[in-house]
Amino acid sequence: MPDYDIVIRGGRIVTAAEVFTADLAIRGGTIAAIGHDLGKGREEIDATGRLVLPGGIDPHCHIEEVGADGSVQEESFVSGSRAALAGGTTSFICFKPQWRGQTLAQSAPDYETRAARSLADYSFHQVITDPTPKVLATEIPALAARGIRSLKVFLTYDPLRLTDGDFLKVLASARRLGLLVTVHCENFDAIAWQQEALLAAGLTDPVHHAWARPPVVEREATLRAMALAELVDQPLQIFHVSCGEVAEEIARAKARGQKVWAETCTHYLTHGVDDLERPDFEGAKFVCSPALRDRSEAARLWEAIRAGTIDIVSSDHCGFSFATAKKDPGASSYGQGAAMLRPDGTPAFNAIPNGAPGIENRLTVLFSEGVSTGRIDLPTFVRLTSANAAERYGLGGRKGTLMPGADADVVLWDPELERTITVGEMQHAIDYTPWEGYRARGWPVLTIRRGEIVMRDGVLLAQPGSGRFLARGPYAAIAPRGVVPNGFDTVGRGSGQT
Ligand code: DUC
Ligand code: ZN
Ligand code: ZN
Repeated sequence: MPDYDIVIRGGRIVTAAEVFTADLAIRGGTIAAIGHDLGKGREEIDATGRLVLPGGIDPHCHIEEVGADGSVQEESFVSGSRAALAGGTTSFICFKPQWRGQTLAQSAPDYETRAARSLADYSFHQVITDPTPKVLATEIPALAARGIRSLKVFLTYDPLRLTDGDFLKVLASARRLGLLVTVHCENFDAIAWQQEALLAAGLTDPVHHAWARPPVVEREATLRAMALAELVDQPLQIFHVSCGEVAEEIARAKARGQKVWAETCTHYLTHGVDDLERPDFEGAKFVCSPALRDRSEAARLWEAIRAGTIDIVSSDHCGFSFATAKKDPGASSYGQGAAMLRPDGTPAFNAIPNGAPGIENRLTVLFSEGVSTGRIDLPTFVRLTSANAAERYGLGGRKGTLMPGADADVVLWDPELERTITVGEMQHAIDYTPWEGYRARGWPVLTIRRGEIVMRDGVLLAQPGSGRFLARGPYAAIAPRGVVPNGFDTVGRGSGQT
């Protein structure tokens, strides 16, 4: 009778704090023991020469999103989660929509049912676009009680964006209930103003997407978001920091003691504005927001990562196939302004759906760029890809860690395996990858999700529906600081509920 379900022997165990050689044993879906000379496993895995990592957590991805018009993103929970597992990510957090004029309950009521088809574990950020008294007083508290403990607000895109007044209401509600607020920071009016002038001048190419939203529009909105969160004394997670000047402002806020955190995304470390200039409309593949920057910005993002200003790398996976959706100005609410077709039938830059796929390549690209080049060490890689997301989003102790009692989400990683990324070998449903032809060094060879081997040598073994919803309880990281201007606690006095 074996002692364990699985024993992984002789690998180098990597945690957020250390690297050491040991065996890891799994029983009943959790990690049972880490040590030497562990008893027998029903399945024995030789991990000599391999790294043993916690399964990745991608806390920012758009999967099977349903638009206000009922349209559904091509990347389904099945294809998106297969891509996640293939790339070594065992959990992700995606976005439950709210559409303006509708309650949370009315907006995509079947979204959680759709998500239940996932092969990976999952949770949700609730998007708030219309914080009515009913949403604030009853729906958000009900959400928190069901374990959805993070909200997402947009400061740009119509009809998603919030005014500053509505943003304050969301921040206040989150503080009252102990939720984290995540935010997309770009200034809507500044972008609209730039767009109008560019379009009037006949500048309609994909690269003009970046001209319409230069770093200053991201910096302004980031500063504003942080200032409003400071006023409310509400912890804040800044999404997808794209450049050094934004990271500098976040570093300043952190130095003042504010509870503000930041992520960047894989594509900002490997791609640049020049990708938007690729011929034959191929630049559209790289239209995402914030926009890709000058290539020199990647070095500044690495500095911010090393300084701890940025401590999560997510994918912002948001796939739109090149042959179809990228050429369809009506395909998504992630565009801005009236749809206009150019003489060749392709949309002007402002109507190209924003986003690129990345959930499958996130770990291998970050490992290649970070660890294989010596920019970061292995524990930092684990912090960026799983451990910090677990702490930040209320999954600590359960996910993002290798220790007895934690979920057995484990990835066997070959640090020397070199492979060329190509879309034909990928699991995602999108018809391209931004990393086509990229020579990666470091690749996942086996993924275990809650004790089940779900990917071996690129072959997916899990069934749709085997992923679980991750309900998240209250957690310490997002407690407010207790610092408000003049000591006058506006939220504590009941303001901001309507
Ligand atoms: N940025 C993207 O590129 N796509 C989805 C939404 C976003 O903020
Ligand atoms: Zn965003
Ligand atoms: Zn996003």
